[in-house]
Amino acid sequence: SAPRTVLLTGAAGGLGTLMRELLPSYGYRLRLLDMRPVEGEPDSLVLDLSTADSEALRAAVRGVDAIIHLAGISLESTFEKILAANIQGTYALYEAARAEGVRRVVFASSNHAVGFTPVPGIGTGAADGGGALIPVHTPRRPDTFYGLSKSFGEDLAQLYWDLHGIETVSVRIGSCFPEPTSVRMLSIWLSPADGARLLHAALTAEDVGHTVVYGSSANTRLWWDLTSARALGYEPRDDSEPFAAKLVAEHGELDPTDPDQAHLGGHFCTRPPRWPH
Ligand code: 15L
Repeated sequence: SAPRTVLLTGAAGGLGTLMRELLPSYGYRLRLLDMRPVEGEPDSLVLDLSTADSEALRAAVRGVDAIIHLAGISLESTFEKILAANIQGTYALYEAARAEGVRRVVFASSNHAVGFTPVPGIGTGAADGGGALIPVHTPRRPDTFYGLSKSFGEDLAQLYWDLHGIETVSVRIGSCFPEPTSVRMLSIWLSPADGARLLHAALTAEDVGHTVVYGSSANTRLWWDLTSARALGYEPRDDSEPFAAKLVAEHGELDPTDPDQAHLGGHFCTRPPRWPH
């Protein structure tokens, strides 16, 4: 049966805020969790996944039909901080899910798990696939400790499927913001409305085992293959192209000989933005 009560971790974050506005219209009842109180949501659970005791974590996941796991550091940081927030936090959440019999997780992976993959197109090297769309089974090439933690999360999801039968859809999210704000984002933009469509598909598709999908809208300038996402029933409706003319006029087309722009992860590969907290 379709999941109804869903735990949303990272509910106070950027993506969490967008999704907690959009997902209820699909009929979900959301239980919100974050390490910070969620504004305007006095019932939200305030819990740090990396330090909470196992009883508190079990109570947080108890009785939910599925978990959408967005919590964690979403930019580059020190290895120690990434280790705690993203690696230990994700492990602790899966352990609680296993102990409480939660059957489905949607994991917010990231394009930065494969960030050092050359952007498809002229000048990126035939050995790396030329102009073909990047498949989900491309070797992982994290561009940061942050991307490394997402790569770990995908492996953890695979392990918990193989060993414990917990299903996960790992979504390698591109850039989910109301509008694309760079030329790179034209290729990987996930409109918030398509983000909600994709999460809904990931929650309701049957027999996903551990499935890896890219998370973007149906962008004209797409770099990656959305086949596995569409196989879940995801039908993107948005395309970044209407934003292209203005962004290209301002910044120019991407230059694959510029190390800042040559890879999927963009400037994360060269000068990653740092987590401010
Ligand atoms: C990410 O993984 C970040 O969490 C997000 O803030 C964006 O920077 C995005 O990647 C991106 O690559 O644009």
